[in-house]
Amino acid sequence: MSKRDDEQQEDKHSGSAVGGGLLDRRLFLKRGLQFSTVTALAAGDMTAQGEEDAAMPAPAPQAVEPWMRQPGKPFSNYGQPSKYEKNVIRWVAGNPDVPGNGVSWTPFQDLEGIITPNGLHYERHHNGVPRIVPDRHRLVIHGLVEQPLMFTIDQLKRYPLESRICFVECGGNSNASWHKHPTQTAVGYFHGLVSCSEWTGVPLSTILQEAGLKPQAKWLIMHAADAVSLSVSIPVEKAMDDAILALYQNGERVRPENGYPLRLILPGWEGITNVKWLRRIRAVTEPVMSRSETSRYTELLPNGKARQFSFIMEAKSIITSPTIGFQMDGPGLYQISGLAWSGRGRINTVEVSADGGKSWAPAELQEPVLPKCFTRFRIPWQWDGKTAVLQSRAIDETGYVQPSRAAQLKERGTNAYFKFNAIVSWEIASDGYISHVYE
Ligand SMILES: Nc1nc2c(c(=O)[nH]1)N[C@H]1C(S)=C(S)[C@@H](COP(=O)(O)O)O[C@H]1N2
Ligand SMILES: [Mo]
Repeated sequence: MSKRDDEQQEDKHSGSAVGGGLLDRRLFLKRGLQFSTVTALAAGDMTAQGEEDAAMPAPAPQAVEPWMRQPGKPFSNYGQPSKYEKNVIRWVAGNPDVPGNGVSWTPFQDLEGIITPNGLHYERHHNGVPRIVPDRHRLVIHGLVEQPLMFTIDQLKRYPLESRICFVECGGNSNASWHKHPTQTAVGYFHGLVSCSEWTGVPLSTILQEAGLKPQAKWLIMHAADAVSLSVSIPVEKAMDDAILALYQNGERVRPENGYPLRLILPGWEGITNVKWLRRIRAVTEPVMSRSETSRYTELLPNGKARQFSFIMEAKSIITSPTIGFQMDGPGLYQISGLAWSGRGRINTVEVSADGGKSWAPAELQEPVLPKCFTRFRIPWQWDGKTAVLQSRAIDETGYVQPSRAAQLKERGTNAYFKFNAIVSWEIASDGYISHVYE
């Protein structure tokens, strides 16, 4: 969208309420809003001005708490969240028959901003987390290369490193949305197979240039060190573009669950291609047709054919607040907040509806807005206490518009399992009860 279009759109939506009580997103910036939960202090409460002491007590409603009267706890070697946040956890959905096969979900209902804390990054393992001893781990590159190479982790750390701040999303994320009836689970526990981190490591192109790819080399087979011997074929163009051999995740070494000591990151591409515990890269002429690119991670279409090597995760968005479990506090002013992302680049616009898609208002995009990365959006909403249906719709820089669920079902049929990216609807009933609905 050009700047001019954007301005015109702003003009159209400036002023007071849009449909269903959505307000001008810029009201946040103008600070013209007073959220109903804020306690207004009476002038008489504000007598204390300086440091708190016996002669000048705290304002009447604000107590002097016990922790203000004694020294705090000492330092710690590795910080942990407050004990009052102990319910902010990944939700593990394992497979009782194969304990190492399953997922754990990122709790979006409890998170803000765009970066997923390392301990809450979703997990998808096919056969558990291997107990890799980093000093014994090697990366080998061979096949159609001029010079096969082998690296230790310490050798890789000496290369010039680069970062990608990007999401990783499982192709199976949101797949409960294909079900006939809408699941009533917290938002993270059915859309949380996607997380976003700063991944730092060696650009794969650096290593490939050093090994010297032969002209016939068109694909790279990525082999992992877990017991499932996971392998996936990647086209050389992506490897040369923005692929990273990640050693660090949000500044610290990659967590064991997420691929320690070395994982492949392909920004914007489906989770399965981001091979964890990477140990071997083989340059070949054609894809290897492994299990993870034939019987799994392909999309069965209505005509019975399967779509294969559809690597890019298309634009998607979800409202993370208010959603299931959120306590509505009667009619009044609320902040709608959510996440949008696209495997094709930047998010250009996120539109929000409070009337089930009849009218839309553009949300504020919180900076930074980075390509192939989570983008946080917000919009103020004046809830009148009547039943409302909240939706969000992402549009990326290529002009791709997140589809409605009906459109996605029409295109993909009823056999679909992977790559659901349609609009999600939350109904706020007049009593404040929030549920997931199909519109
Ligand atoms: N070696 C290996 N790599 C793997 C997997 C695995 O089981 N083994 N799972 C894949 C899948 S399906 C996904 S969605 C992502 C999950 O990455 P995460 O667990 O770091 O979130 O890793 C991919 N890479
Ligand atoms: Mo996945």
